[in-house]
Amino acid sequence: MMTRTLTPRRRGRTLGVVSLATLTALVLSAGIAATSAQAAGSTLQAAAAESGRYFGTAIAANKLSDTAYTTIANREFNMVTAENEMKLDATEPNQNQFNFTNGDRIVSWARSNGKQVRGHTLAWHSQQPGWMQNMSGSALRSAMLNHVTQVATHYRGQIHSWDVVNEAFADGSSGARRDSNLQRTGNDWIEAAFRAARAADPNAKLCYNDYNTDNWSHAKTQAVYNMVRDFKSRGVPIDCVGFQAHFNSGNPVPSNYHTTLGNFAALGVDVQITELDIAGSGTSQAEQYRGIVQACLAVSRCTGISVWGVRDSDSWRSGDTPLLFDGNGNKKLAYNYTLDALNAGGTGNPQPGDGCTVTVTRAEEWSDRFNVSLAVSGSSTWRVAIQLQGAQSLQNSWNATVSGTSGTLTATPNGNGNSFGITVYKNGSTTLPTATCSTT
Ligand code: 9MR
Repeated sequence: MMTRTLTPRRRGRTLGVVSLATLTALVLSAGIAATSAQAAGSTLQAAAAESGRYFGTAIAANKLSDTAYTTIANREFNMVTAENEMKLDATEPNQNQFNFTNGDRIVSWARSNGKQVRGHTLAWHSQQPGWMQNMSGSALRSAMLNHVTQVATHYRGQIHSWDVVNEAFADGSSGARRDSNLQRTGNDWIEAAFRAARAADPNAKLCYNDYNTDNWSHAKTQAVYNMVRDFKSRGVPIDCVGFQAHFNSGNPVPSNYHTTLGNFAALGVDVQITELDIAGSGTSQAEQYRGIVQACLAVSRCTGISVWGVRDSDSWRSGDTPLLFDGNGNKKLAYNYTLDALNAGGTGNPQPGDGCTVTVTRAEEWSDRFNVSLAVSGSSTWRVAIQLQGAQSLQNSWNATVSGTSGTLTATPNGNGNSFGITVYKNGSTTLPTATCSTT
């Protein structure tokens, strides 16, 4: 149960708690087709489960005695992340003396209520215990790997996904690794952590987790993408990428979010939205939550969404009222939009861009140019807008009609199916073009 892998299904809803007898009675009495009698999920976890996804929350051990809190958490969510209790300072306060008391309380609450657990986090520059902050070099490398091994071994078999490494890239336009004592042990510290985690718990999915990686055109997003691509090509054990998704006016929900999620997924990893919260209120906040859900539902390997806390008053930034329940435990408008979007399965409220999705994959590369493969799903009558990067220009295309030579290209079907390709002259930029799909 605890390590069961959930595979999203785009279509075909489970009937949840509606029994066959009840359903038959409904169909007979209403005289309607069975498909329209299928129950919409009435909680976040039930609605997400319709497409095989999970819906989770961060849990704080010291709130497990608050019944208002646990009532909502138990009803709405089927995935739990320890907000602070599995971090380095909590689990190894003194070197080689481990304390799992509060982490175990959360796992125990989750297990006894039938929920799965995301582990957060094994290696991070922040919230290190004092002894680790003062270490460097090979001693720190060994201590970090020992920490990964000991903690992942303690929780072996009980963790759906581990955030093995958290927040290892710098903000801004550099695309560089974040400077930290861990980074200064050598650039390979991240892959070393992943290998140690795999050895300790072979059944947990191993994720890289970060923030400000939502907008496909941001340097940090590209840098993480390039690392994951490199790891996959060299066989470093990575299974998933976590997008923290902490949004506010300075870091808004990007319109190309489904492109970001889809491009990472195309590397052969699951993607998960791991710490979602959106500053704001009312319709604006609710629409942004809906956009996030729709972006996840548009990507089959987006396997679940977790919000970073239950009620606004539980949030690490409660003044931003960023969650789905208010301080009194009432459902907010953002809750209703989120639930509706999950129940719509990504096909409700048709908008430009809905109805088809496109994945963009890098292919053959030469010194001056590279190939890009594009695959459309969801429709056979599509138009794909391809955004070339920098001074890139089109050399060639196949299996679609492509117009334009630089900037934004437009591709439409030419009778050769839904997969097509282009060759792009780099002209100084090797960044993968982005693409959006709309139906015609
Ligand atoms: O929500 C967490 C808060 O209670 C802690 O004080 C803080 C300490 O760093 O960490 C918060 O959670 C962070 C998470 O572990 C990593 N991504 C950013 C989250 C919000 O700061």
